[in-house]
Amino acid sequence: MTGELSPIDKAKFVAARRAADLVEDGMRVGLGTGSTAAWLVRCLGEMVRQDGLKLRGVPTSTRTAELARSVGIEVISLDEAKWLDLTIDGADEFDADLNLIKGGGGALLQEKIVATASDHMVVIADAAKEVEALGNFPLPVEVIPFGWQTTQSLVEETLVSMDVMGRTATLRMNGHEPYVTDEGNHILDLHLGRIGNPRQVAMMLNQIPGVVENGLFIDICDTVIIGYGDGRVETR
Ligand code: ABF
Repeated sequence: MTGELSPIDKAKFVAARRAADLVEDGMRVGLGTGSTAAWLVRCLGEMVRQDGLKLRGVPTSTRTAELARSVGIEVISLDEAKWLDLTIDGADEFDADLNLIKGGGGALLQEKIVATASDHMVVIADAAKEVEALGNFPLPVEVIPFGWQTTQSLVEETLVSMDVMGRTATLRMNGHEPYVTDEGNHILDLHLGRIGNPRQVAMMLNQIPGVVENGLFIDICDTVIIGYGDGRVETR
């Protein structure tokens, strides 16, 4: 499954491989999105096919759903699962409090809904995702298409009173068209540089009517499994 991997892919793979061992027979598991989560889905598929592991997966995107089905994982909806034993997902940044920025892959809304409906949320990440303060990675904010420019202005105005370095919100594009999420929304990427108070920023953003959800995951993640390019794995 792995062949010869680059150090970054090896780091992602070893983190995913370690996380896969947390999955026990009969579990309902939230399946994240992104290249690290894709390794997890492949590992779990192998365990299903070779070891007869029984699990039901709730994917966080159409991409992950397709991959999960293709490797033999039974896919169910969150409403069928009702509640999840465990969600395993990637992240764009994590800090010492295990707060996260997610959504670089565009799936933050389903990712947050699924993670919040889980007994445990485990993040798998390569070591480069660890930061002293969140915010260097642009913070994704999912907004409804109606009046998105007004929402963009309100977001930028709201940031003025926040403990952040930058305040620019740019519309994510897919070629010449606005990026469209699985839920039919757009994404504003907020270039903040450093977020002094992520809890407050998350709360304020979600009070703006056109904002559906933001990519700050506060007090949601229980564990981060960090992979290194030399194959070491560390758990926080
Ligand atoms: C998802 O995929 C996201 O929330 C995050 O944006 C991204 C991480 O991608 P990768 O694992 O490819 O770095 O988990």
